Amino acid sequence: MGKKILIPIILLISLLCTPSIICSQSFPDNLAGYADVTVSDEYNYDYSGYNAIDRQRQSDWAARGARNKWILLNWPYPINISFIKLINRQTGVFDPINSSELILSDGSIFYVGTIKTHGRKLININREGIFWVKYLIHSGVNNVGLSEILVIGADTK
Ligand SMILES: [Ca+2]
Repeated sequence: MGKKILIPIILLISLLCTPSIICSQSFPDNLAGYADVTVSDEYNYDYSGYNAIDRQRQSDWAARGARNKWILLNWPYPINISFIKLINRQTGVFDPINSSELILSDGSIFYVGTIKTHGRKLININREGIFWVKYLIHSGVNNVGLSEILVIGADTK
């Protein structure tokens, strides 16, 4: 599709972008949806890695087990990240995360620690030029995973 066609379409989408029409306003500036997702494993087809970026709270990525499980988001271009919000599984009964961290492509590591069942955690990142983010769950209970990982962008300075 040429630029001449694409730009009017983008403008049209912007004009239509109200909460009642086509855009989800609950996840502003969430860049997770533009990433390729890979995971350590999936409990089964109903708990795919994609469920962690589909903007639906009631769909979970779940692994089979609770040790050394991970989700990796890859972008085809560098992004600037303000913060990352991790929402633990919503469909499970008891799947707390006991020990976890975020690893970024620039080598930085952010301690996340525990996220209780149905809980969430906000991690300040403030990093630029990031190509990938890996959330590594060292240990937890039952079948760990996430309902959503939100990667909130930052404006370029
Ligand atoms: Ca989801």
